[in-house]
Amino acid sequence: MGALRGSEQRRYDVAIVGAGFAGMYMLHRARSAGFTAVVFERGSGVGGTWYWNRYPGARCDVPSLEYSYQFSDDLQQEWEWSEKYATQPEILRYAEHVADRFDLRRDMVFDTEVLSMQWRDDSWLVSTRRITEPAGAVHGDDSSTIAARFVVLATGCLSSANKPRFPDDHRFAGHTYHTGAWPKDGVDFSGQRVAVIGTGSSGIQSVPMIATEAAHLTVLQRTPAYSVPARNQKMDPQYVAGVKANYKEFRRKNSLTRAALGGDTPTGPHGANEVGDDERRAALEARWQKGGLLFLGAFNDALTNPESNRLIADFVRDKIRSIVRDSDTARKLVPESIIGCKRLCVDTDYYDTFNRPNVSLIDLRETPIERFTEKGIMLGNTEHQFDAIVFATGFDAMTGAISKIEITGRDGLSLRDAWSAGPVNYLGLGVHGFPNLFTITGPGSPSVLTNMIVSIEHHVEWIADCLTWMSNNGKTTIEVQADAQEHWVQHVNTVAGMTLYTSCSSWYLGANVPGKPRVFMPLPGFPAYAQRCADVAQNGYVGFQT
Ligand code: NA7
Repeated sequence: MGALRGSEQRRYDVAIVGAGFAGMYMLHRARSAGFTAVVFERGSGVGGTWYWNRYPGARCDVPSLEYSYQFSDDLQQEWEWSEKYATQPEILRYAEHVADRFDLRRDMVFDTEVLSMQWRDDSWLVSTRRITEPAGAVHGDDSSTIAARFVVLATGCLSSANKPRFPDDHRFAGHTYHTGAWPKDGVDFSGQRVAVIGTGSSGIQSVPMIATEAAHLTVLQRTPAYSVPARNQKMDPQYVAGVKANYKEFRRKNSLTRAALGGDTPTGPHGANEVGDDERRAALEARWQKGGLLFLGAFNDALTNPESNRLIADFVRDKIRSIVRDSDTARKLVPESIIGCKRLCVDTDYYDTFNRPNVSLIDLRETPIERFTEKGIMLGNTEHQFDAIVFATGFDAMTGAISKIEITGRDGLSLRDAWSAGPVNYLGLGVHGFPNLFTITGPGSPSVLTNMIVSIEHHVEWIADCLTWMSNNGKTTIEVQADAQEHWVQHVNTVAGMTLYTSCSSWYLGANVPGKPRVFMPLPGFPAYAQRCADVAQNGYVGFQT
């Protein structure tokens, strides 16, 4: 579909913002249910996070057989993943395949960003403008407005890059990159002096790859992260055949776990401090050897009991010291914080990379970034010269992409104002004052604490069912009730407060973005949440005014 121009204001049943995994499936479900729908996407293609995050080493930390759609058995039977953890290019190919297979592109408008949305009478007026990658240059006056009865924000949780400013950063004459907006043609670091700022998942995945190319790599670390080995491997055809023979049951077991993943490797039955040292070490060693995020599931109290958490963290700290040969570098890499409080990282050779002669680590807490210079960065009193600087500094998570859109609801209420003290909503699906507006995997839902694809499919199906129910029952508007929202916000706070998640400065809390209100955004526990959503629907969408 081409750009929608000037005065031809079109009307749709559903406007969807974003053509990542959420937007793609929302379009498919909306169309299948008989609604007219359009998707606006600022990129030139589908894939969302996997469209933008093309940095070296970018790979999913959820196994491929789980990080894929389950809504179509034909699709999940046909598609062949090549590795246990798929790379970004492979996941992007999968997204493109899905777009082709379900003929999605004909209702998608690419290179187009949504600027504003206004609720008028009984529908949303959605204003967009055409942009050109990579600079986001505006295409003349190529803007347009459409009307839609419903809007679904499928804007992604990690789609608004956080690129911190540093004194004199404009003076640096070399190249700078952000992992979340990587050039499509890739970057050749051969022979270059490269700095990577940030040691979250993106830094931890890219550092080993950049190190093999660059003349010298300097890693600038503000807070050390915990990382466990991925133990990635080529896909075992026998294992794949076993899963595909009973894919439905595999998916069902996954959906019953807290994070909606890893049903074949259930959480251990004990707390880490309920067992002896040898038993604990053996359980953790087994999970370390297996690799992946389920390491934290060795014991059932990793994120609720500080003493158990310390015992698990000690195991990882010892591992880091055993891998990294230089004791001062190892000291800097060993985290002191609660393990799992920030999202656990999953790596291939991250710690071992610091044994290479062309890699050095700077602890920014000991040697801060004073300012950028034309040739590099002043770290403490010393200028370090670089040809390229990579910002692996993360995202304005969960609310960043939504906040960029000027959203005006009923009675002129702005969403920015409604969320000025942090995001508030009901079920993570709708906001009081904003009728016929849904968010997919927004704050207040399990979202980033789960296998995202499971949470996406769950939300899309709930929203599509709701639209069908409204249509069948002659309803035209649906809006969250104020008291339901108030109780939900309290509920999310109560559940988060029962965990150790609130004990560190994570992006779950908005703490990585200066000035962002500190509110724990996702809701731990997928199964209970999914049940609650089902109950709400079965009881005539209780908590919503229709
Ligand atoms: P993350 O996990 O938010 O990591 C960002 C990193 O950048 C982290 O180490 C930050 O240190 C660091 N950072 C951020 N701002 C600065 C400044 N101003 N100075 C120095 N260092 C800074 O983002 P990722 O892209 O790695 O991963 C995001 C998610 O994608 C990940 O959790 C997976 O779900 C996939 P800090 O820890 O804040 O001190």
